[in-house]
Amino acid sequence: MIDLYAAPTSNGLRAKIMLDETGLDYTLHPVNLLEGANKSEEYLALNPMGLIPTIIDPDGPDGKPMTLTQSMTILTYLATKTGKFMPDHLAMDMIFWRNTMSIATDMTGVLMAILTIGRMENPHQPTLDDFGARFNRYLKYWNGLMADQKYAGADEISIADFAFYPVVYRARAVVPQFTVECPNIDRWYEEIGARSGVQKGLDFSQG
Ligand SMILES: N[C@@H](CCC(=O)N[C@@H](CS)C(=O)NCC(=O)O)C(=O)O
Repeated sequence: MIDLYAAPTSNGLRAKIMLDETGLDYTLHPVNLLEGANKSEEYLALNPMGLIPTIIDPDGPDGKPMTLTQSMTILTYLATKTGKFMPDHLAMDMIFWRNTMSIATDMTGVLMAILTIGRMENPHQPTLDDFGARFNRYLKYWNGLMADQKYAGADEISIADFAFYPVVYRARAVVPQFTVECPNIDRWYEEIGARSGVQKGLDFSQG
């Protein structure tokens, strides 16, 4: 049974959605970021950066236990472990990786900056606007991409969809003012959001 340590942020939701979509057995350990649970000695022993998510797989490579951090590494690991959501032809497709890593680095990073600055007592508006404009630029890129392909990574469902969905979900829920109209993303968002694994993944009362 895998242990997942996470909070319902874009990085945490990504890992939980992947576990629910692959159907692996796991136990969810919610980490309360507001209370600083990610800085406890016990948690830092698992993830010295004090960030979520973290998984512990007692049945890791060579049957040995493995503790793994970094949401995209966790998605890639679970896809490899189960043979789901990353077929061989995508695993070797650099365009797929370019776009998938851009979700994890550019989009998630910029969304985190917007949320962090927005929570400050006196947010610096020009900085917020700059990050907001960047986020919109990225959304437009993805909207264009999904005019030509059905899903985020390719014409088939993959880890890219489970990486991207929580970013759009959190942006629309928390900072809708920074989300431009994107009809191709809307079409994709509705389909991915209707999947039972994704719905369970978003629900932190289950897991
Ligand atoms: N690159 C890391 C980023 C992880 C990350 O920044 N997690 C945030 C939540 S989305 C966190 O734990 N923040 C707590 C903090 O910064 O104290 C990943 O993809 O897992």
